[in-house]
Amino acid sequence: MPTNLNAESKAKWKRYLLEKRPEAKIRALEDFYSAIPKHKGNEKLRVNIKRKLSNLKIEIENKKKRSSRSSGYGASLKKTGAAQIVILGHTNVGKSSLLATLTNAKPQIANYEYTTTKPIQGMLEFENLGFQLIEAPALMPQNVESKAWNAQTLAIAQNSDGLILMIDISENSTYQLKSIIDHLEDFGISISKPKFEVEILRERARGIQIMLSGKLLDCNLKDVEKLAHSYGIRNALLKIFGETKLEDIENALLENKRIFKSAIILANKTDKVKKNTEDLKVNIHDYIPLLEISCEDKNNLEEVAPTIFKTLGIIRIYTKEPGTRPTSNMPFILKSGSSVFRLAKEIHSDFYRDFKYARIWGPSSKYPGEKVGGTHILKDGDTIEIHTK
Ligand SMILES: Nc1nc2c(ncn2[C@@H]2O[C@H](COP(=O)(O)OP(=O)(O)OP(=O)(O)O)[C@@H](O)[C@H]2O)c(=O)[nH]1
Ligand SMILES: [Mg+2]
Repeated sequence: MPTNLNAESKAKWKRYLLEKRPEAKIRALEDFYSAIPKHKGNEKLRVNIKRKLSNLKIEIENKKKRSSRSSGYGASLKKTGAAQIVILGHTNVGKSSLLATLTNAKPQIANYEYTTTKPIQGMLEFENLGFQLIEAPALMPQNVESKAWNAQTLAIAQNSDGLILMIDISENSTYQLKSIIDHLEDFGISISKPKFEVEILRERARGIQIMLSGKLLDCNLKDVEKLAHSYGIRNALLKIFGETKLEDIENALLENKRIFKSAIILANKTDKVKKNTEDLKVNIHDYIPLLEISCEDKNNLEEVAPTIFKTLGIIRIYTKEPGTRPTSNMPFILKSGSSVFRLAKEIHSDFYRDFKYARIWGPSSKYPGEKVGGTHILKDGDTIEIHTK
C-alpha cells in the first residue's frame, strides 16, 4: 500500500533531512511522526520512524558516555581483513568456543549465562584471505532491561559485512533462530536478499537523474521524478536495480528500508543430539546456508570459512604492471559482479579517469591476456593489467 503522505508531512520530512544534530533531528522526526496519517499502509513507516528515534536517542546516550569515560565499541572494532563477520546468538550456544577454535582469540568459555560481555575478535584464515570474526555479547530475550544491551550487540551486527547466526541444536533451535531473525528485523536488518535496490545520491547531480537497471512495475520515469520533487529533492541521482514499484522508491526516499546482511547459520553441538535440521530450513524463506557443526568434536568446522566466502559474494582480483608476471599477493576485494571500472576506481581515481583498456588473465578471460573494456565483468581469481592514456 502506498504511504499517501500529504504535503504537510512531506514538508516535515524535508525539515528532518536538513537537520544535522541528533537532538534537532529527534525534534523534527517527532514532528513528522505525528503528521503521518494513521492508516494501515503507514504502519511500517511508523515502526521505522520509532526505530530511527530510538537509534538517535542511543546515539546521544553513547556520545555522553564517551565524553565522560571512554566506552562504546566503535574504535576497538576497526575493520581489518577481507570482511568483518559477527557471530550472533543466544547465550551458551558456543560462540566463544567457535571463536577459540577457528581463530587465535582466547575468549572465556563457560557454561554459565552471558560469559561474554564485550565483543571479542579473532582472525579466521581462508586461503590468502582473513575474515575478522567478532563474537558479539549474546542476544537476550526482549524486555525493558535488555533493550540497551541488545541494541549494542545489534549495532555491531549492523556495522559488519556478514553474520553468523549460531544456535544450539540440542535446545529449542527453531525458537532460537526465529528469535535472532526477529531481533534483527526489529533493528532494521534483513538477512533475505532484497529483490530490488534503490540508491539515492544527492551529491553532484543536476536535476533528477535516473539510472534504471531493471524495471519499474507501476510507474514511469516521469512519476519517479515527480515523486522526488514532491519531497523537495531537485538534484539527485537515483540508481534503481531490480523490479521496483513507486512505493519502493518512496520508501527509499523516506529512508524506510532494511539493510541487508548476508548470513550463514551454524547449528552447534551436534555431538549432543542426532537431530535433523530440515525443519529449521523450512523456516528460512530464502536459501541461507546452514551447517551442522560441533565445536566439541571439531565436526564440520573446516566448512565454515569457505561457506562464509561463498555467501559474502566477494571476488579477489590481482593486479599487475604491464610487462611483469602475474602475482598472487594481496588481492583487491570486490563485490561479485564488479566491472573493470569498479576496480580502476578502487585502485585510484586516476586509473578510472585515464582508463584506456585492460588485459585479463584468469577465469573471466577468453584467453590469457584478453583485451577488455571498462564494463567487462570480473571473476574471482582474475589478474588484471590496466592501461591508461
Ligand atoms: N557438547 C558441546 N558443548 C559445547 C559445544 N560448544 C560449546 N559447548 C559448551 O557450551 C558452553 C557455552 O560455551 P561458550 O562458547 O562459552 O558459549 P557462548 O555462546 O560464548 O556463551 P556466552 O558468552 O555466555 O553468550 C560451554 O560449557 C562449552 O564448553 C559443542 O559443540 N558441544
Ligand atoms: Mg561467549
